[in-house]
Amino acid sequence: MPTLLLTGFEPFHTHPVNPSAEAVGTLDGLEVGGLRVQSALLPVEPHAAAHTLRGLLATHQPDAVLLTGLAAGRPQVTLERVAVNVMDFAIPDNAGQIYRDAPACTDASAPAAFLSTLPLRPILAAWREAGIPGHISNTAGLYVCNVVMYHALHALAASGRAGVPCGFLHVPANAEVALAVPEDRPALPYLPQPEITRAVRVAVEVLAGRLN
Ligand code: PCA
Repeated sequence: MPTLLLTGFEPFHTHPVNPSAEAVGTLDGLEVGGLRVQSALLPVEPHAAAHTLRGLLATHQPDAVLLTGLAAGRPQVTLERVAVNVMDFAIPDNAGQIYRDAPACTDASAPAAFLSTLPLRPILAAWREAGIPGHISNTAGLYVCNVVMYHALHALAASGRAGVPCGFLHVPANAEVALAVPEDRPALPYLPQPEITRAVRVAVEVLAGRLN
């Protein structure tokens, strides 16, 4: 049976939980439309995350890769179109590091950017059909999610697996994340966790339909 590598992130910054971790934890081990879901959590630290990801790609040799993370402040689920070879952090990572104007990947052959190879429009259409508003985002930011998307696409291309659909899905805050915002800070839009998990599952169903 084909395998999907589905990643989420650990909590970071001031957020008490990461809704991406909760979504991928719920879907771990499930068979969705003939696709086996293999979930994993990534650390919010660029080098450790890239290292963990390369290990997961080598171990599982997945037929599709769906990377997920939290974009606190976005009101809807979003599919990232592009990952760029830049790190420029506005907040520290979980190791306390801030990278400024640094490359995400220092390989001499590393291109400036990679485009998502996920079926973006079919996933948007499936979300709409399922009653889930979502859209394409043209920037994954310059923090750890962008780094992970860049390294996944780079690793697949470098190992002759550029045909493996791979990309990034950002989810909004859930209630727990929104409730943790102090009263003197701007409020965060949020989606209930089951709806976030459902959006990830619908994206997995679209990938399953393509691979079976
Ligand atoms: N979101 C961050 C990193 C981890 C996460 O869940 C980002 O958007 O880069």
